Amino acid sequence: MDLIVVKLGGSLITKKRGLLEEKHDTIHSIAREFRNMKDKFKFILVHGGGSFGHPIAKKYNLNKGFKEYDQLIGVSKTRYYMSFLNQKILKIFFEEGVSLIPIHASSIFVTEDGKITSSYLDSIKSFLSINIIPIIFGDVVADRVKGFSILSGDQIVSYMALNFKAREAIFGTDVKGIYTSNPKTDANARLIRKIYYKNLPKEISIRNNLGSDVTGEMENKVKEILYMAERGISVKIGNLSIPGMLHKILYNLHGEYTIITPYPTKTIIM
Ligand code: IP8
Repeated sequence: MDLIVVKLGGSLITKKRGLLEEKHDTIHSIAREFRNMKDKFKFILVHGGGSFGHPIAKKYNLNKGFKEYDQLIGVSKTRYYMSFLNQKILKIFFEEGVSLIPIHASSIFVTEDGKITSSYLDSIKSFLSINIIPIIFGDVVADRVKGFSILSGDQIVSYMALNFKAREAIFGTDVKGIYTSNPKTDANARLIRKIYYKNLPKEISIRNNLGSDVTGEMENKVKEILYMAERGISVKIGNLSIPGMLHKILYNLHGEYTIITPYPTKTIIM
């Protein structure tokens, strides 16, 4: 069975402008998609922070690493609210008949200046073998240089995809895919349907695309996408709040989403 790593981005599952508000109906709809696919693929799920992680991490300057003791309350709060979101996802998924097993990033990863340098993956390996879906979230983890760091879900996705030799990685967002510029602010933004990873940087403008995320939103996502593609993994980006989209993406069916290929291909921009 092919293994697929799927990220549920913060903007897909939380109301980014609100504080601590999940998109309840969207998560239910995503869980139903997984119910239909869970016997056909193995999955590792990763989720981002959205309004449950980033505002708190930003308030306490957690992306700078450990500077002063006052930040440590922010570390606890970030963990608390991220786990709170994780529990909500877990509950919605089991209500829809999909079994997830949360794995805490800080228990399996250590970083050095923000990059994962140590990991313990045996538990994930075992859970995968009995077909329960491990779910990991972006979080505060121990860092050998900075004391702690904010590990983004995007970095977790590429680490998992490479270590478990995933067939592909899918980034679920609330937009159709990767655009030539930010579709939320630029009416001329066009969707990139398919592209060879080496051609991606020259087609996109990440200016104006940097939001309030402490982990650097688009810029870091693109970095992780290129890192995976360079190493032979296809990456797809799509709006997983659209019913049926996960199915389309997994089976390479025609649709509005982005495919970044590790092999040369003709660029298609819609
Ligand atoms: O939303 C970072 O994960 P991301 C999560 O995937 C926190 O960047 C704790 C801010």
